[in-house]
Amino acid sequence: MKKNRIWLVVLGLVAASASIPFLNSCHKGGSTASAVGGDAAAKVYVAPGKYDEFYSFVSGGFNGQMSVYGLPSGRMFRIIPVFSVFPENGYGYSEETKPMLNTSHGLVPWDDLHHIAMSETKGEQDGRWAFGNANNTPRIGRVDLKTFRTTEIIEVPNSAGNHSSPFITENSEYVVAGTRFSVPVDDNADVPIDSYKKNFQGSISFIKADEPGKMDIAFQLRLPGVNFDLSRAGKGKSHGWFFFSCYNSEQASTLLEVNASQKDKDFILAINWKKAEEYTKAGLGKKEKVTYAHNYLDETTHTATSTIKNEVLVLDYRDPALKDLFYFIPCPKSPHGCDTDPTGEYIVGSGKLAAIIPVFSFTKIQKAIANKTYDGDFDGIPVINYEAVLHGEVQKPGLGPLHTEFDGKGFAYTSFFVSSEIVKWNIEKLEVVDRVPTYYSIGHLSIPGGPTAKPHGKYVIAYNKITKDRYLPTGPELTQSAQLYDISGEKMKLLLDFPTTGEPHYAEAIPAELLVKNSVKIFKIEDNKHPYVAKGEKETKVTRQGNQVHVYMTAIRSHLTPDNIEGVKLGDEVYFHVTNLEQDWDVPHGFAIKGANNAEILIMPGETCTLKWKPDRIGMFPFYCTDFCSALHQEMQGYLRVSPANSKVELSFGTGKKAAEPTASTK
Ligand code: RUQ
Ligand code: CUA
Repeated sequence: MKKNRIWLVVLGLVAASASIPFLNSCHKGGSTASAVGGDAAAKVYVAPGKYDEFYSFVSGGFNGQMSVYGLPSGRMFRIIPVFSVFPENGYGYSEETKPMLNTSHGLVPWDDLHHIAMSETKGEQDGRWAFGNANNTPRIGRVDLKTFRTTEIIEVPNSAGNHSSPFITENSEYVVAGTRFSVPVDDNADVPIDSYKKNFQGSISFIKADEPGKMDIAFQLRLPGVNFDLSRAGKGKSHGWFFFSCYNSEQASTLLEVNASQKDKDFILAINWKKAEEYTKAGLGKKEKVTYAHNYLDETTHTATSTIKNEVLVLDYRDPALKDLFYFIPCPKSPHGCDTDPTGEYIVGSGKLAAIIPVFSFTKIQKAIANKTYDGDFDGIPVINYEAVLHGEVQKPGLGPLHTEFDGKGFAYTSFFVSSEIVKWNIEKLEVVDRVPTYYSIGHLSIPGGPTAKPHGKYVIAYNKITKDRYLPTGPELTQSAQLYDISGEKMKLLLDFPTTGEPHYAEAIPAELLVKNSVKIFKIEDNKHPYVAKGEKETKVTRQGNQVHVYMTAIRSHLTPDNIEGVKLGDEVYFHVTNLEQDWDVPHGFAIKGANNAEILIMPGETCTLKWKPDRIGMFPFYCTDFCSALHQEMQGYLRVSPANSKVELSFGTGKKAAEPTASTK
């Protein structure tokens, strides 16, 4: 107990002293300016009209989105909503995309996205998809890198705080999702919280993700109740294995700050997933009743559907037939990051409260398992002897190690939250070779291709949690920041810092050439299979089914068809199905109508999007295009007349009728 208190005090002191320079105005900017070399500006300069070398997909943390930056310029190109509604493009507001945010709890409009995993083939980035995790209501989402859109989301049952997620195998066979909060597996289990040890269980899900539209939980591993934190798949020689850091092996359920920092070592859990896969094929495991949603956006109908699924296959660690799937490796002090090097031989554990970085050897792990070099067990799972599997420890690396990335040249780069730095070290020799300060309190770091078998190297980007004095103040809330360092030489060099959106956790960067060639420019109107499409102005119409009014509308520079609609009555529900007839890159149209308390929509060329609107009063309702699409964008507008519920006004619509004659009153 005492020891832990001391640790916490030490960490507090370091944090406090680290904050002194940036509260002292004399220092403001001083250390920064000297940290940047004279040629830094030229190295990040991307001339107007030129492309960046890398795309970086950065998690938005509490905003539930991903954002896409160019490297080395640090320019942001796009925000991709994944788990949160997004006013910029109507995601989660249009009728087509609402099902994407459906869960077994109903619509969840805002979540927390921490980690990105890019699809891989043979251990290398292949540029097909980026996956992200919803941390709060456990889900994994797929972003299609041809369209930069979220096209699929799967919910993860029996999980809570989906943090060690998503991590991917070297041929994208699976993305995994590990639970941070262990919970009683039946989500509604009504048991005392202090029965954690008895009733709470961990789970790790293996999700098939290599076929769009068919994401599903292949199997779920039931595990002892601890907190699973981060993970990486094995690669190369360790392909077929997965490694998960876990903390709270104390199994505390209150005041974890102290109670989960008792033991000297927690664990990395090594899982033989190839074998687990074989066991499921051999019919082992039990099917359990659960409820989870699978949502898929079909790019031909431009419409998402949400399906509720009811079953999951569970492999339980207590099943004697499954004994050889799981092994615990002791890892010092509340490990966070758990990273495998490009060869797959080394596994780096980063204990948040540890003063060293342990590096484990996959070869030694195999040997220890073969020889049963165990130090007892934890809840029936063998605990491998620490020394037997240790490649070695990096001594005095820094304070508060979190995450490690690799450059493919034999070096590892570890982020240190407490001492605010990136430390470069040699994987074989375990020697620190360089360190640079970050501003301030770095969390994740990212090297393009850093988690793969073939890193692209060149840069490391620090994703910092605290910004303080780095930018112009913006009230109590400051943007988080990213910092770009050149790692092409022996010494790391700070080149640039740029603000991020939301709170960046992990980010993964990929060479632009892998994506640029595949980027979709338009949706072909002839391929549009939306049930309410109008493929030309002749197909536009307004129909009524009871109190539902469907407007088949088209948008093309610079008019909406129809642009005059009458015969809508109070009590009606109006669905505007707007098809953008353009077949030209970069010509979206928007649609908004006065009083809509849902939102607006933004429609890409060749796409159909639906806004549902329920008029709340009698009167005249203008609608218009919200995207400045042409010289006559301001003319792109129309009127919809709403009459009383019992009105006799016939449903009528049109565009381009001659200026109206004086009309008789229709009342
Ligand atoms: S975490 S700062 Cu949510 Cu990936 Cu380590
Ligand atoms: Cu279409 Cu403005």
